[in-house]
Amino acid sequence: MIEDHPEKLLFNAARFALSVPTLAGLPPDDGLEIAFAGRSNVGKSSTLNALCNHRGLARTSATPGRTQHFVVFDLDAGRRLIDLPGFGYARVAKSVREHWHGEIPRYLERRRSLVGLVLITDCRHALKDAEVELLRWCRDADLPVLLVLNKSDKLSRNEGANAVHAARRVLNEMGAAGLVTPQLFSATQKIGVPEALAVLGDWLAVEE
Ligand SMILES: Nc1nc2c(ncn2[C@@H]2O[C@H](COP(=O)(O)OP(=O)(O)O)[C@@H](O)[C@H]2O)c(=O)[nH]1
Ligand SMILES: [Mg+2]
Repeated sequence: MIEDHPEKLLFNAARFALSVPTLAGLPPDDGLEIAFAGRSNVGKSSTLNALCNHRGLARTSATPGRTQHFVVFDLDAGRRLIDLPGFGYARVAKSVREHWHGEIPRYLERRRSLVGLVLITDCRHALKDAEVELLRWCRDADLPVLLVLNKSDKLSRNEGANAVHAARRVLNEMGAAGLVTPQLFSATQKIGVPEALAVLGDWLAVEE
């Protein structure tokens, strides 16, 4: 019998815990947590749902810029996922942009329970300035990143390989190659799920 990987079982157990407008409302800073970030519409909610094997976990929506809260999903008593507010969308409220320039860099730098960040991007586009800026904050905070190049179902195999190369080139140039793992992914086609879960399971100290 083929048994499920323990990290898959852990993510399958994800449950909505709370949604708060500011970092001050997050759970106490102990245990282990992973943050999820992405520009509106890259498929952040879909990626969370695919990793947790739970269609309705994070709300997917076609309306960009709507998720302005920090949403906490518990995996077990000591481990959780934090869905950060969407960013890089010009029309979001000023208060949300301020999150990104005040609270978020501080959170990445100071949150002791934070073991890594998942940055979801659309693999059809080169990394945007706001994404590179976030990667720079993670580099400065010495925080590991899983760079999820989502929507790879829209690319040919060759185009996908080129997207990974292009991301690697940017990471090398910014001196973040050692800290950031880029990978192709498709939330809708469930491409790259086991590979992503293996990285996240390591961060969360899941034992094989
Ligand atoms: N083709 C394709 N579409 C996707 C993928 N992931 C998400 N989408 C679509 O992109 C849109 C935005 O998805 P959503 O998860 O709400 O994005 P979010 O705003 O980043 O949370 C929806 O129409 C999804 O169905 C993917 O891997 N492939
Ligand atoms: Mg969303």
